[in-house]
Amino acid sequence: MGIVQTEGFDLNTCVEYLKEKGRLQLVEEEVDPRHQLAALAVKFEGREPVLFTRVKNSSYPVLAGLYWNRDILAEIFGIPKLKLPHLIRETVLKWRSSPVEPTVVDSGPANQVEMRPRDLGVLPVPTHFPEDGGPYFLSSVVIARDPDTGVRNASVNRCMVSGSSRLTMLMDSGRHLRDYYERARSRGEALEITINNGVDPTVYLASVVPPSSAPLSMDELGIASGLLGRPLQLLRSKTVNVEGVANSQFIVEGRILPDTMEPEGPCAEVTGYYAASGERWVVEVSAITCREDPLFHTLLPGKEVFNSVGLTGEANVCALIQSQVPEVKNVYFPHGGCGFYQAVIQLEKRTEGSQKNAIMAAFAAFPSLRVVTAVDEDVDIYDPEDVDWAVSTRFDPDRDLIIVRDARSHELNPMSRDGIGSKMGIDATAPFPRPQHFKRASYLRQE
Ligand SMILES: Cc1cc2nc3c(=O)[nH]c(=O)nc-3n(C[C@H](O)[C@H](O)[C@H](O)COP(=O)(O)O)c2cc1C
Ligand SMILES: [Mn+2]
Repeated sequence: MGIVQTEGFDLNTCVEYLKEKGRLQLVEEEVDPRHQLAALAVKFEGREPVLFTRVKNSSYPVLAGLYWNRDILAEIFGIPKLKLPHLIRETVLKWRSSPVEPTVVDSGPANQVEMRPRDLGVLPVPTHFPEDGGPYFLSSVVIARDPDTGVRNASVNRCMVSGSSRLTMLMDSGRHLRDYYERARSRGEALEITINNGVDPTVYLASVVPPSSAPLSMDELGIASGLLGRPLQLLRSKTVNVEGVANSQFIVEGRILPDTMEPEGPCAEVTGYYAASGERWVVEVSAITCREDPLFHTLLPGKEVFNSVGLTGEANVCALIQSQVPEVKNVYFPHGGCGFYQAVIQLEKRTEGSQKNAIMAAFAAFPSLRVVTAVDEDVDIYDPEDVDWAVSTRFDPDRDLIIVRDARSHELNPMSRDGIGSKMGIDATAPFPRPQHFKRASYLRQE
């Protein structure tokens, strides 16, 4: 039984649960949020989340690493790790046919305190990398309303602190938030938003469900209601006509200005490279509210983001491939592929050759993929050494390598040429039917 569906579930519930289970790293000496905090946090990447209790020049603790370990996330949700992406996909499908709308209330944990004067400088917003352009909100959920229909949108957008009540943010094209902004701007209007820091994992994951699965006409926050098993609670804001998430730690209210651009970046991204500085969108802050005892939530742009992208994408890709090749059982986007450049496909082969069709179907289903490896059901798709073992003993470079030249790929990848790139499929499955010398030796199972 997980804790997600318990009464009052929030980020604090997660922290308490992890503490109880001995799965939270506490750092109690003072750390500098500028460079030092991230440098210490990364030592635990992939293991337990880290709570920094004393942060220089701030009275608030900082939590990092909530999303970098899938075993811990699976425990929080109370299901096996392999089921996690499927849970998200199934919840999204259910939401699309029968959404549970969030409810709106006037007061809740995240507006207990209004900060006066409003000053982003009192928040322990970390600057992770030496070349980053400033302190960044990296895990916060931005909520806005469609300027025409009023439908709410939720997304995670990086926001760089550029003044005591000013931020610059990135809004990629093709995303709903950008579309809202462009329509508001065409009328000379600002787009009102709330920036919600320290939401619970259901809200975070709902916000990163890609636009391909969450249509413009629907409020993604309903996906969080689906995961919670009850309507998510939102809070009426003080200065903008769009809600915040009631169980957040901090809510920053503000407006994305219609015709102002200011420098944002550089910022180290999910690919492990710096995005260059550029003229980007500006948020003018109108209010900051928080809990009585808030903690600031951040993430590192590594395994935490690889998991976020993987968890909301793997099950979709799996279902698309399964519709062509039913022998496919599971799909994992390994961290060596930044969570979206590589996939490991697991099959229970019933016909020879189907694994190669599955590889081609994967490239068609998800154009960001550059390397797809097919393995059998006796290989642990989460263990890169085990996948390497399959490549070393079941893959013939002459017969089992598929190269596709110049297909659609991902713009952020430095190897992409204007969105075009080549792809490699690796068939690391044993022949079917399985000859005796391909039978894997395994130890006797011990409980
Ligand atoms: C940690 C993290 C940071 C992100 N930062 C940005 C960003 O700065 N700008 C952006 O456009 N998308 C960013 N994304 C991706 C969007 O949050 C994601 O595509 C979302 O589904 C977009 O939702 P929308 O189409 O409803 O706006 C980020 C995702 C994650 C997980
Ligand atoms: Mn959306």
